[in-house]
Amino acid sequence: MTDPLQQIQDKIRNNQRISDADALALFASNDLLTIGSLAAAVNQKKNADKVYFNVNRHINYTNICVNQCIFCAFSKLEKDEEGYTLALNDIRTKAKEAVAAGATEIHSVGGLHPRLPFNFYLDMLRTIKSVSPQLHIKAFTAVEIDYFSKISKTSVTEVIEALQQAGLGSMPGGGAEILAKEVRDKICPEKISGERWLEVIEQVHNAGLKSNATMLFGHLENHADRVDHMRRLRELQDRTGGFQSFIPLAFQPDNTRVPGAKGVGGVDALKTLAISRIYLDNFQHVKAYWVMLGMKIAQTALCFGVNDLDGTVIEEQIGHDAGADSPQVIAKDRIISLIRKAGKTPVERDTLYNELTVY
Ligand code: V47
Ligand code: SF4
Repeated sequence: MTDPLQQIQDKIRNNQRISDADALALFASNDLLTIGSLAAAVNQKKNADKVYFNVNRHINYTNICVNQCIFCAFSKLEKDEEGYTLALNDIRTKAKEAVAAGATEIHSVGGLHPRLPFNFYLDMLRTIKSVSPQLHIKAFTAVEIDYFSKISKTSVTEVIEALQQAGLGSMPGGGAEILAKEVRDKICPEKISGERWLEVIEQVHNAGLKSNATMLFGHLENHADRVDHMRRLRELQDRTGGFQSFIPLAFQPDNTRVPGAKGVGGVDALKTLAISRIYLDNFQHVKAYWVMLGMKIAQTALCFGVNDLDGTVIEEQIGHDAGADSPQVIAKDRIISLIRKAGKTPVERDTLYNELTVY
C-alpha cells in the first residue's frame, strides 16, 4: 500500500474525517482494490451486511423543458414531435399499475415546462395520493422547486408547504450535476447555480423533508470538481442532516451534446462510488443506481462500500434516452438474488429507509 493510502487508512480506523487532499489522493491512486476495501470497511461499520432496495415506479410527467443542458437527451422543446406531457388520467393509471405491482414509492421528476401552471403539479400529487394514500411520493428537484417559485410568484417556503400539503413525501437528489460554476457554465448554463441548489435543499430540509443528493460524473468535470461537489454536500449535511443517500450518476453520452463524451468505465465508476463512501462520513447510504451503471457494476459496487440498489424503477427515460443499456425494469426477485450473490442481506425498505422485509 502506498503512503497516502496508509495515512487515509489510519484516519478511517480512528473514525476521522478524510480531507479534500486525501480524496484527491484516492482519485489519483490506481490501487482500486485498496480503495474498495477501505470503503467496504466504512460501510460495514455503518450498515453491516444490509443492502437496501425498494419497489418503486418512475413517472416522468413531461419531457418538455425550457433548459437545454448539454448532457440531457431527455428534454425536448414544445414544438418537437417527441415532446409529451402526461394527462392526470395517465398519471392515475401509472400510479394504479404501481400499486398493483406492490410499489411503495412513486419517483417523479420532469422538465421545466414553459406553460404548465403550478396547480398542475399539486393536482398531480393529489391524483397519485387518491390512488393510494400509502404511496410515498418522492418528487421534484431543487431546480423544479426554484422554477415553481418563479411561475407561482410565491416563496420557496410557500411552494414547499403547498407541495407537502398536496402529498409530497420527500425529494430525489437530481439537478445537482456538478456544483462548481465553471463546469455548470459549460454543461447546464441556464440551470440554477450550485449555490442556489444548496440553498433550496437547505430550505427543503428545514421544512422537515428528506432528500437525496446526486453527482453527475464522467463528462467535463475533473477530480477536483468531484471533491468540491462532495465537500459542499458534506457541509450542508453537517447543518441539516436531511440527506438520506448519495447517488453518483454515471454520465450516459448518447444523443447528448457533450464534446468528446465517451461514458464512464467500470474502474472510474467503482472508484467514485468507493471514494464517496469514504469521504461522505455523515451520509448513511450510498446508492448504486443500476440504470446508469449497468447491473453488473451496480452489483460489484456492493463490495466497494455501496449499500443501496435503488428500486424496480419501471419505465426509466432519462438514462435510456441517453443510451443506457440497462433494462427498463428489474424484478424484485432479481434484485434480491443479485444482493445475495454478493454475500449481502437484501432488505426491502420504504423511501425513508424503514425496513419492510429482511430477506
Ligand atoms: O438531475 C440527465 C441526470 C438526473 C443524464 O434521488 C443523466 O433516489 C446520466 O436524479 N446521463 C435525474 N445522468 C435522475 C436522478 C435520480 C435517479 C435515481 C434515483 C434518484 C434518487 C435520483 O439524471 C438529473 C441528471 O443529473 N441525467 N441526463 C445522462 N445523459
Ligand atoms: Fe431540463 Fe433537467 Fe434535462 Fe436540464 S437535465 S434539460 S433541466 S430536463
